[in-house]
Amino acid sequence: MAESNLETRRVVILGSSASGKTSLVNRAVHNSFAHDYCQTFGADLTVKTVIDGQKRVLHMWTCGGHERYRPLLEQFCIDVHAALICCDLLSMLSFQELSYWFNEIKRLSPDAIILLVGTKSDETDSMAVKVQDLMKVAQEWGVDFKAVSAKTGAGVNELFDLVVQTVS
Ligand SMILES: Nc1nc2c(ncn2[C@@H]2O[C@H](COP(=O)(O)OP(=O)(O)OP(=O)(O)O)[C@@H](O)[C@H]2O)c(=O)[nH]1
Ligand SMILES: [Mg+2]
Repeated sequence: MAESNLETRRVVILGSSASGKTSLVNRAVHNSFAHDYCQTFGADLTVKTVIDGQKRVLHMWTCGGHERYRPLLEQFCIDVHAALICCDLLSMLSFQELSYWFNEIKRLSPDAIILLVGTKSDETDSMAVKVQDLMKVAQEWGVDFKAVSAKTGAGVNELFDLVVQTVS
């Protein structure tokens, strides 16, 4: 079947700079992890074909979190089916910026399904953000929350299973 005939779902991955968005997608799609930080310039598209009864294609847009790329959100956050908003569990700034990402996705794709993701869950000794505080934010937003580690892979398959279920 040609890819153009498959059902396509657009998912955007948002969050502060270095919060682990690219690493999360790389773990989910390539089952790989890199320690070195390589900033996303603009946004990257990763295509994942999913077969669970029905075959569909996820277009995952991972947006660079640096402030200089924020004007690009106007393009990448329009008409998305789902948004993963990532919070780096090691960064209070990442936590403080959550409402920015939430407000942007609500403004640009009001019907998108949102999931809140706590990243780098393997770094249990260096946590700056409490999982309970993220759960509280998720409750306030009325969305699901998942903690993941791209380094170990913990929670990553479960998260993307939920994404596929959610956008189906
Ligand atoms: N320990 C640990 N480090 C992680 C994890 N995920 C990402 N990192 C590290 O965090 C840094 C930033 O990761 P990226 O995935 O590039 O972050 P990003 O959100 O894509 O960053 P931008 O493209 O600038 O927005 C890298 O050095 C990664 O190796 C994780 O689950 N555990
Ligand atoms: Mg990136």
